[in-house]
Amino acid sequence: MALLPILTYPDPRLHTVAKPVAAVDARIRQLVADMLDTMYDANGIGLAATQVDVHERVIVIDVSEERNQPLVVINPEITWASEETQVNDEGCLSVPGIYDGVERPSRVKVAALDTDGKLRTIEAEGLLAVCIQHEMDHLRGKVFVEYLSPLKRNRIKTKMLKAQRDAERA
Ligand code: K1U
Ligand code: ZN
Repeated sequence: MALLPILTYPDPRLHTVAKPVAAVDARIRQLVADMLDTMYDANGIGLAATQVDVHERVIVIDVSEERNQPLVVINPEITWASEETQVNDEGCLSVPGIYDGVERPSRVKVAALDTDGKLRTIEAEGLLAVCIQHEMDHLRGKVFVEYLSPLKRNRIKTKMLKAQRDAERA
């Protein structure tokens, strides 16, 4: 089991745009295994490679209550999004302790490769739809706080920087 360090907002590396995975090979499968270990250890429901400072289009998700249904999403593309939208509270392992409402399409269809390099279509609604869109934002260098007002975002940035300074001093 390998745990990867998770970048914390406002680390500028979180704004890096990820490149497509060229081949789903042993290196990518090891990255996926380490990302799953890291996500489960942090009690997250998703993790994007960007958050562990790897800038390739890889996501892991598990929204099951039993935490035993990992979903691996490589080179994802949204092929359809509902006109209907919903506001849901979101959190982020890169912005610990902050939760706020974000409006997104209620349902999406996503084309992506799995760990065998096979093309799959994921039809997502509910928490899975929220999570997959949140993680795909990470791959294009966007953190959910960027949907919030500048006032809220600046308060969050100040709070995160203070927490990081305090942790360094302790
Ligand atoms: O950092 C991440 O991208 C993971 C993030 C995924 C996410 C959670 C909630 C809404 C959208 C995306 C988390 O796992 S945050 C921690 C968490 O487990 C959680 C927070 C709120 C609701 C459900 C779970
Ligand atoms: Zn996140």
